Amino acid sequence: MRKLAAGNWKMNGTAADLVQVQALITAHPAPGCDVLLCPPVSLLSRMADLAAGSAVQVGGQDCHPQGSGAHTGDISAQMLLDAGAHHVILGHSERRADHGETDALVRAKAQAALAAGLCAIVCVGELESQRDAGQTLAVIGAQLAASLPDAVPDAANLVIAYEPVWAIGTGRTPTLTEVGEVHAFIRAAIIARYGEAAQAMRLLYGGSVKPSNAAEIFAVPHVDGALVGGASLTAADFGAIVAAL
Ligand code: G2H
Repeated sequence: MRKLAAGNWKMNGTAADLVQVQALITAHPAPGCDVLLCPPVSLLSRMADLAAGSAVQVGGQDCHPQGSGAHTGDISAQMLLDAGAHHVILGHSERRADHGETDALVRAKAQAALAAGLCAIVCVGELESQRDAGQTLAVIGAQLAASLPDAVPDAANLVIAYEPVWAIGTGRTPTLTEVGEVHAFIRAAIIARYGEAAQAMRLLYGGSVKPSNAAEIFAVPHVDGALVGGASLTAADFGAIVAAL
């Protein structure tokens, strides 16, 4: 399957930073993988216009489960699509922690995203205390069971990102063996849930991916790409990760 390099700009970036997108497009006009950038919503439309006709797609970082209504500050999946998005990140641990997002809410958002025609990137991951207690697979299994949509008509439209919370923005990463163990577990869980079609669902690793560790992480079985935070903010670093896929 074609791998995916997804950049999550989080709450970073203004119009001046769009030069990084142009530089990425110029340096990698025909990347050997799919390339996605998820900027803050303030930049989404402009980034989509800039990337039109290139290999770079754009996505949102969250959406509301409803299509419209009295929800101040929120944005719907249809609105993201209208702004040029192809994807949306859902259930990132920062949203789970900052906004109290539950697995049930993440599932509702994922179902709304799929219904709108977006590709949903659903994030799961354990806390350090849970890993230390030997609970990693149980935690991931429970998150998958409760966060994933009931039905996925097109396997290409569901992506799962494994992001150990303790590895996010810390420079620390699990061992390659640990990454492989969790990704194999996720693959088995989604096959059990959705059938053999789940072989085509892409599984991303996220958490302190950078140019120096990207290639070895991408070589782990069932790692079909990466969700990259800090290193997606510059064309030099993200381009190196794209090149490693
Ligand atoms: C994990 C990741 C992007 P970073 O949140 O989703 O961030 O690469 O900065 O650890």
